[in-house]
Amino acid sequence: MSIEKAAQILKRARYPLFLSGAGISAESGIPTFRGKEGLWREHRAEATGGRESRAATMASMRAEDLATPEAFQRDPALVWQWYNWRKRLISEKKPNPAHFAIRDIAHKLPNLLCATQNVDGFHALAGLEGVLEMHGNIFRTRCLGCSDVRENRGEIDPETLCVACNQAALRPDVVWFGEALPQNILHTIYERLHVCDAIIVVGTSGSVYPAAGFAVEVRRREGYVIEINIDETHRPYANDVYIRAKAGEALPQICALI
Ligand code: BJW
Repeated sequence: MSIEKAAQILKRARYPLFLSGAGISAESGIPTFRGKEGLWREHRAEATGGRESRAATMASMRAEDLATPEAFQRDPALVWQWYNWRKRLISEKKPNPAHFAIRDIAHKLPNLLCATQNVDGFHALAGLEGVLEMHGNIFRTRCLGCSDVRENRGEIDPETLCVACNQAALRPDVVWFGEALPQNILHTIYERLHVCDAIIVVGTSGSVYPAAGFAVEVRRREGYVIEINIDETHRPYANDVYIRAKAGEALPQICALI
């Protein structure tokens, strides 16, 4: 029933917006940051069979502790260790049916604007074009001196100097707490939010801003909010469609009905 309603809303929407979070990649085997399933902590037990190891230490790290400019300033080697570990993990996995379904939905709804908080690049890998990566991409580096940004899929030694200026060290090209999101991306999203009549929010706990405010803004304008999450995240609103299911199960069903 809610799957059908979601498909109907999306088909009728003039200015739809799609927002994904870590939960959409959970079925690919990438642990989420928060939520009842797939915590880094749970991944730790799986990865190590209970034995303590470097992987265990990495898996128990929290975004709130490491995804900050202060953490990087304090201990760049530790932060790079965490990112190198995650880059390896993501490289071994691939997009899942949820990523392919949203690519197909975007083909059917050419006016769908797609944004993600994820840094894994899986939407693009699944063939979704023009996706706005709000929090950057884990497979890019940025020079701390000249700001040169480039793709780098390998492990980064914290001592490595930028190849462009050969003077400064590198950081992951992602957005940490307290940092501004890319201006052009935010601008495009807010332009859409001003007219958005339906937002579909998939696999995010809604605890990190500004993304957490998008559904609030659409509700304020009396647009529809469709949420796909295995967990309860908000209190019910009249215009909302809640789909308590795995993204990889719900999105292909919605796609088939559009
Ligand atoms: C499934 C599933 C399945 C599982 N199917 N579902 C207003 C109020 C209060 C605070 C703030 C505010 N505005 C800004 C702030 C501060 C801060 C913030 O939000 N703090 C909060 C903790 C309150 N925000 C910022 O600092 C942001 N910057 C900013 O606003 O700048 C302003 C500024 C302007 C001008 C100058 C300077 C500054 C930046 C936020 C950056 C967040 N970065 C991270 C790390 C990125 C790099 C990396 O990956 O390492 O982004 S933190 C981390 O959280 C990551 C994620 O993108 C983000 C959100 O997590 P997400 O995607 O929601 O994942 P989870 O794990 O939380 O949820 C997964 C969900 O999936 C769960 O609900 C599961 O149930 C579900 N699920 N399996 C469907 N199969």
